Amino acid sequence: FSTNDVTVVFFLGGPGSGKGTQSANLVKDYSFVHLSAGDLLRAEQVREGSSRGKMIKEYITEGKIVPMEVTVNLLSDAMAESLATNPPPAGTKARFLIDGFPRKLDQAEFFEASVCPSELVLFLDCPEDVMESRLLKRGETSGRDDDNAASIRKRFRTFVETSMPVVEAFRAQDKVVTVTATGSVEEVYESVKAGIEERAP
Ligand code: UP5
Ligand code: MG
Repeated sequence: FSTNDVTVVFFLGGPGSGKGTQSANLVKDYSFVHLSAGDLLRAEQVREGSSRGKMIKEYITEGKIVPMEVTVNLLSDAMAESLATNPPPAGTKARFLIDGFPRKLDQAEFFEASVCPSELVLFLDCPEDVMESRLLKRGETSGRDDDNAASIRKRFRTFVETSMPVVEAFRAQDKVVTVTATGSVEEVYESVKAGIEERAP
């Protein structure tokens, strides 16, 4: 597909900040196609089973970032598939909400150069103690390999050391809308909507 056919909004924020939850809200009210990099990786892990699946599982459990070729391929394949099965009305662009990606500077540069530049970055700002209690609660039932205290600590460290610099780089380009993510789901969504309306209606 061509860059002219699509627009991309990146949805970033720490582990448990509410990206998935708020993406579901946005999809209901706006014409976004939601793609979660983490969900695509977990699906790939199951599908692949073998050594590649095991590799992905290890990265996720350790809170490390999977080599970007894997993730960028999954994302661009998902975008192409969405455009083929659900093309946007003539004269309009498909709008992708990409959740949990890019989490490392080289991924951001590679994706924007090889797939599509982003229009806007939504950033959910949430303190670690709030994110931790959400994730531990979800871990009681989620079955996710990384919803345990040890993995959560590692995910937080990766986020601070590796992923926040991506947010800062986009901030320097004046692309970031920051939303405080500590309120209720409804309160956070009001702020998310306000950010979208202001910058990418
Ligand atoms: N919840 C949400 N909002 C709430 C609110 N306002 N008040 C109270 N509770 C709230 O929410 C988490 C939990 O909190 C849920 O139970 C929810 O009900 C509740 P969710 O919406 O799921 O938050 P989200 O930010 O999506 O959290 P998630 O755990 O998915 O974030 P991560 O960024 O850690 O996970 P992701 O799936 O994106 O990535 C997982 C791993 O995949 C990474 O650690 C990494 O190893 C790998 N990965 C890559 O290698 N490369 C990539 O590009 C992407 C991922
Ligand atoms: Mg998520």
